[in-house]
Amino acid sequence: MFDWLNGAEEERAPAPKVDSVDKLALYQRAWCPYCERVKAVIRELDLDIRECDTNEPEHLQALMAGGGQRMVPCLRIEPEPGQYFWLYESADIIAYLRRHAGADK
Ligand SMILES: N[C@@H](CCC(=O)N[C@@H](CS)C(=O)NCC(=O)O)C(=O)O
Repeated sequence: MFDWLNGAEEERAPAPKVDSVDKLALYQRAWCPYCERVKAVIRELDLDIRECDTNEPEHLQALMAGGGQRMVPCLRIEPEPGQYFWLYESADIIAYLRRHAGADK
C-alpha cells in the first residue's frame, strides 16, 4: 500500500552519498504538499537541513540553473565542494534521506 511518508522502494536516480547533512539543501516553497511530505520526514529523522525557499528569486534561479526545472521539492546534494547533484521527486528524496542521512545520526 502507498505510504505518504515512506520513500520510493528504489531510488530512480542514484544520488551520491555525503558524510554530513551540511552538504544537503532542500529547495522548497510554502503551500507545496510534496515539500511538506519531505519536511515531515526531515522532522521525524531530526535532520538539520538547510531550506531554500524558491519564492526568493535567488533560490529559484539557482534551482533552475542547477537542476534544470523549477519543480519543488528538490534536494541539492554536494558530494564534492562546488559539485552539485539535484534530486527531484519527493519519494526519491525521502528514500535518499531514510537510507543515507538517517543513518548518519
Ligand atoms: N511528483 C513530484 C510533484 C512535485 C510538484 O508537483 N510540485 C509542484 C509544487 S506542489 C511544483 O513545483 N510544480 C511545478 C511548478 O510550480 O513550476 C513530487 O512528488 O515531488
